[in-house]
Amino acid sequence: MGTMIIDGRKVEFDKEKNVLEVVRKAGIDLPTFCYHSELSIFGACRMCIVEDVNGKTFASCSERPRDGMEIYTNTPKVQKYRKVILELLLAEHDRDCTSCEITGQCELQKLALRLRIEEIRFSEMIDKLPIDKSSLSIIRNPNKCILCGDCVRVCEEVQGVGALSFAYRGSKMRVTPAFNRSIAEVDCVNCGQCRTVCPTGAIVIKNENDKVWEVIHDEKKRVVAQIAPAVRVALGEEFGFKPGEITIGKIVAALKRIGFDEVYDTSFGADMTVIEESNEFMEKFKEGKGLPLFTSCCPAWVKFAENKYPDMVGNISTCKSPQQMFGSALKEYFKDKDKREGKETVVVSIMPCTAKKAEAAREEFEHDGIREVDIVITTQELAFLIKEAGIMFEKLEEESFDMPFGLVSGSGVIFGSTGGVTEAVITRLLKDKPDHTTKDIMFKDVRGMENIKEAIFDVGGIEVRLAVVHGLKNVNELIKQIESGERSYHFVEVMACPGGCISGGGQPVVYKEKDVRSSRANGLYKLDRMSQIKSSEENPLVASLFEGILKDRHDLLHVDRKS
Ligand code: HC1
Ligand code: SF4
Repeated sequence: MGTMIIDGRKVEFDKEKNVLEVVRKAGIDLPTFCYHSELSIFGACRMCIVEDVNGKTFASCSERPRDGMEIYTNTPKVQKYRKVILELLLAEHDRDCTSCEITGQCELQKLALRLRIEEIRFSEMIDKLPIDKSSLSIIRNPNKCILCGDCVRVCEEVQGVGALSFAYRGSKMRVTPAFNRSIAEVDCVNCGQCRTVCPTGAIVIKNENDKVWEVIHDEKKRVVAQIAPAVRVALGEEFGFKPGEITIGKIVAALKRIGFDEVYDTSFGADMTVIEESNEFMEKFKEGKGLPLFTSCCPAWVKFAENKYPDMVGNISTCKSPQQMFGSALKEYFKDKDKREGKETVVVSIMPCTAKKAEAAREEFEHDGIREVDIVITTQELAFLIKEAGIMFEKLEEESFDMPFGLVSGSGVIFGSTGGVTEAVITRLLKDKPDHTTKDIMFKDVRGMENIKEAIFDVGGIEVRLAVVHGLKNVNELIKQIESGERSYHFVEVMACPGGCISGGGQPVVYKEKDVRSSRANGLYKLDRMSQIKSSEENPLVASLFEGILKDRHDLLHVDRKS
């Protein structure tokens, strides 16, 4: 606790870690590229420079606040330094802004406008480096990298993967996967978190909208969309809605206008998964084998386990993820109709997640040349698609999902937030279903943004110990403790991205704002409260599907995970 003087005004500080946070508390938006409150302090970009009362300049992110400290944020000296630093960055930056995927959202571009950089006094200093398109999820363009190191740190410090690092020195310095390999050749799990922190277009989502238009324009194709839970509480941000605002009716309407033939909800697939996964769990529990059972819906986690913990892969649920389960059910459902009508069904998923692109492309999800899911676009790509089509999203009249897969339970919707899968599975296993108020109390330990959450539930006299973890770095920690015997569980829910799918690598980027996660999660819990069907097995359409075309079709719902 103390008081600083910032631009002549007194500002109290308490828990702020550095001067930059106190300056922001005072209502001054100091620019920075490399400071993220959730990452270690790098202090490399120097944009947050301030001047103290003695004329000394320093990066405010790297200095602790001290009682009586007096600083200025806009002196001629700091203004000049900031402009020079920015000009140097721009001189080294590929400035094809008009065709850049993130034009208008680029932090470098925004700052150049804000600081009125009208000309760059340094000549172009770009060594044209090859663009890495090897990943199924992201594209890396080193020519747009400003060496802030945000991607390196998020990959190491949040995801515990370490797929990216700095190489070379001085003017040759660059960010690259280990040994200068392509990103597809290293242990990258496709989570896209690096893309969410990249301030420029150096890491972007691999955009597959052209493929979508191609099938939409093909009359021989039946184009079927499935929309993931987390998309409905985030897409609106691209059109002026607040994080967490539910825009699912408008999303369905937009997809219909674009030309999709059928629009369904991946939460239906989540309902299917809950039933299969809870059955699998109870079987394993009774046998006392294969525990803890790890969830399988997050493809970045599955890949992480395959890379790092091959011995644990056998403990991951054999259930396909909702995306894939629903994809295979849709293909089965339309099989005969397609034959009769001379059509081909194409399943397009709209996901908050970049890793879902890689999941859909896995070889086990193709049968006789037919993919369960053909194209995956992210929330961000859908926003581009809507804008490209000229649809005024804000003005759209809301529409509902198509039948017979348009009816979902609240359990299937909350999958998109950390703790949601666990809550859905336990709700399914409980005989006496909780109502909303008891649910809020009963599941409070598995909700929220704590890194590792634990809970014990009594399920028909059986004590189920479970853990919920999100952010792969935290998974490393949890697995270490499980392996050492320090912790023991029956069921573990893993989501790679912090907060779960709501902050997946394909969601709109709300640059450096943390509260967005809780707002989006609250949107999903609100939908659960509003849902007439609480528990997945109470979804009558899922039940009839299981009694109909999916009866005894284990192959459509499960994969063999033995490594
Ligand atoms: Fe997810 Fe899932 S919840 S993985 O986070 O299990 O992407 O939203 O679609 O498959 O349902 C993502 C979200 C999503 C699957 C479901
Ligand atoms: Fe690391 Fe994820 Fe980016 Fe891959 S996609 S480099 S794992 S942060």
